[in-house]
Amino acid sequence: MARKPAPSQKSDDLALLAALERKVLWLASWTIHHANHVRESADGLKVGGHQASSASLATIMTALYFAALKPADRVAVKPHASPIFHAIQYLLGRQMREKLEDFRGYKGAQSYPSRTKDIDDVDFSTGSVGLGVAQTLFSSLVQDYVREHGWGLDRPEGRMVALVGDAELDEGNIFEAILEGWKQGLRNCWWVIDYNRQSLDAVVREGLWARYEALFRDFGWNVVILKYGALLEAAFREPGGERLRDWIDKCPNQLYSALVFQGGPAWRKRLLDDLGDQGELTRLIEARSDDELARLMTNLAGHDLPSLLEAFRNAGDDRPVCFICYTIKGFGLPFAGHKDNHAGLMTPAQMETFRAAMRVRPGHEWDKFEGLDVATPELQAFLDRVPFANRPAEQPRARQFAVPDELPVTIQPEMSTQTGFGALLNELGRTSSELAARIVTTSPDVTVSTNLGPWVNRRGLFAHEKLADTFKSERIPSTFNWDFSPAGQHIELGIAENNLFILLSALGLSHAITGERLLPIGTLYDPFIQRGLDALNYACYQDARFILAATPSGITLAPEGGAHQSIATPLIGMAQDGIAAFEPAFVDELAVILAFAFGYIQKDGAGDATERNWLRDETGGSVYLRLSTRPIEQIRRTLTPDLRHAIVDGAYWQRPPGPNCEVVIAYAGAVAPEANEAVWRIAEDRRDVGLLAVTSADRLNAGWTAAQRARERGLVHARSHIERLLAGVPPHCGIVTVLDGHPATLAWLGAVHGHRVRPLGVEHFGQTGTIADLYRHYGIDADAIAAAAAALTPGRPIRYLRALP
Ligand SMILES: Cc1ncc(C[n+]2csc(CCOP(=O)(O)OP(=O)(O)O)c2C)c(N)n1
Ligand SMILES: [Mg+2]
Repeated sequence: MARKPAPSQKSDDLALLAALERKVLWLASWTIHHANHVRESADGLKVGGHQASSASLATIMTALYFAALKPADRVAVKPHASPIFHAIQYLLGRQMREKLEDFRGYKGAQSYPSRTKDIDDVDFSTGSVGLGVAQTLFSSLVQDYVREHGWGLDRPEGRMVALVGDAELDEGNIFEAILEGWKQGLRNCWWVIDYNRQSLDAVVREGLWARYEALFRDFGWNVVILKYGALLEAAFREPGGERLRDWIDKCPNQLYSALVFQGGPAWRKRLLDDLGDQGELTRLIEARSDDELARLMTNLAGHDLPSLLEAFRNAGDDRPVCFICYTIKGFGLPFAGHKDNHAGLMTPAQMETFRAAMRVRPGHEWDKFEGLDVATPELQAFLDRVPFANRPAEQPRARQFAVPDELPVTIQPEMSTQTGFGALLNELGRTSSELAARIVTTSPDVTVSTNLGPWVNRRGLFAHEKLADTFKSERIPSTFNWDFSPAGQHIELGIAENNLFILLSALGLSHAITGERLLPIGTLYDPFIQRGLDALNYACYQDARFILAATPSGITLAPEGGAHQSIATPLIGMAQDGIAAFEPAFVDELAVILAFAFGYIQKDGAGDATERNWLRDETGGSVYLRLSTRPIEQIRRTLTPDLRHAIVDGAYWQRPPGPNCEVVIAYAGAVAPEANEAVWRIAEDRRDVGLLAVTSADRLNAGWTAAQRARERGLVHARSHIERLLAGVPPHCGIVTVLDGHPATLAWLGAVHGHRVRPLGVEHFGQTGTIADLYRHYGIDADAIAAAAAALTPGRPIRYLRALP
């Protein structure tokens, strides 16, 4: 590898970059120190921060942000390098001193870069290791998708770059992504591995780089290994130098780390013990002072600006590249190389030594150009022309697409919500609206079994190259037309739910990353939400916008098998921030909810609550539809505007309670027939029974909580949808709640106005059988509902109650 700077990197630029590297390391280290030792800690908790993990990436990030990156590039920064990122942004004038002073504090710069909470233009949030890395891969696919559809061609293509911790590569989701990237023809993606050979707990296994190299090459990536810096390369060329290279190549990670930590004298002793020959190698070692020897032996390419700049410059065409950069965790800091340094913080005394070395005067810690050898105007002029900083601080708002009030669908007398979902998309697929053009669907190998087939038949699958369905050309009858082309609107994934959620995250941030809005819909089996839950949480955390259709769900999938039953997902839907969960029973409800969802995922308004439901509908979010394969008899009705609102707000009276109501049945989803039947059974022996259809326990609950909070803050007239619905229900009335999911989902309804509640639902799973078998087994059939009603409300025995098992 040539070590001379290429002509395009002027040597005076190198001096400026070296000065910036110093400054970045200082500012990041000081930011963490300030939070721990200078700022008053109110609660005595250690504020923390990762000085060692940050220092590891100081040189690489200097080379990237101040030289290699272009305005269109987007970056996911390893979580613990957050202070380095904020320091760079500060130098570029995009981060405020107050935010750095409040690092990890209330509304201060975030511990891990955050798209939504940081002010300094974070491209991808990180924190849960592995997810940000994969997000860059999927964002690159999304960029291709957008451009292949002819959108955003006036903007340059960007590279999606991930700064990856070496231990981060233990996360399996990364490998799932690599495989998918290979299938989809990944381009324009750089992963820069911070190969410091340390994780949180320890020093990593020997020789991992070789596994990575083989793996990435196997999947078509270009692999660039950056091992030794210019000083070491020069030493290797001295007499005896080859033996030094051989020694260091074979040096175990643990020993290398220990020597890095111990410094010059330890290096000298060890090298002389192992290599001393009273000849050329001894001379090579003895020609250097302790400091020089330590500097030489720690001169890895990941801390060598010229090597990095050259590697980034020569990275070639659009092939994905994995850079394996040898680094030292804590480089330049007193605990460099120590295996316990992950959460290590410099002591005040160590900081004073570091300050002196950095020539920073007390009181001038935040000065951008303090203690540097380069003249301030020169440095500022350089910062002003940094290519990456030439991107606008705020992206223009991506277009929003109009949603019709009603989505057409033909409702059969009996239908499941899953069939309805397929039918609704099929109808959308017929239209030439902009809305339909912006929809992109995706599924991890359950496209057909979640009923996306008819839509895919119409709109085709996405791929860089055209690929016709051979079954079709061979005239073999098949229900599905599996044609791939750059115009296709379905991205078919392998069976990896993490990939589904990370792709949805990337598609759902397209408006922010590529400037072009997409309307993503992902489908999967409901229980497998839990397989990808952290990736779903990550997508929501970064405010990605998508619709998730999860089907089949619950025990209602009956013969499909006990292993596929979901219980917890309604609670996940309620508790997951950033996603509104719905569980409709009828297809006309689903049509209303889907129309709402297309609007909701595009919203980005202010945070004020809508008075009708006390939900922040104008700020928008993602949508989760919990659907079912159970065909149920549909209600013939015309939906009034009020009913449509109520469906979206979360509930309506399917049978309003009379004035003397003794019991209310509140149900959600596929158990509608059982709830309805129970009402008729009870009606002979209890007065004015009400039937409440709950379409979204999540939104009902959120509105109730918000309205209470609003009242506590003085808005005395605030009333949530559920408070209004239950207002007329007499106090002595009992409420039986029922759903095919955890009973806690609706149990809170009693707290709204103090009614007694008997919540029915599913707490155990795994049994197979017919729907009737299972509803009876788990106690959510009409008998169980009627028995609960009888027990809850005093009165005559209910005649049509059969004995429970
Ligand atoms: C999913 C997840 N699990 C665990 C953690 C806690 N954690 C944070 S960093 C880290 C180790 C990181 O090691 P590496 O990626 O090599 O980065 P380095 O600190 O060496 O730079 C761990 C286990 C996390 N952030 N996310
Ligand atoms: Mg590491």
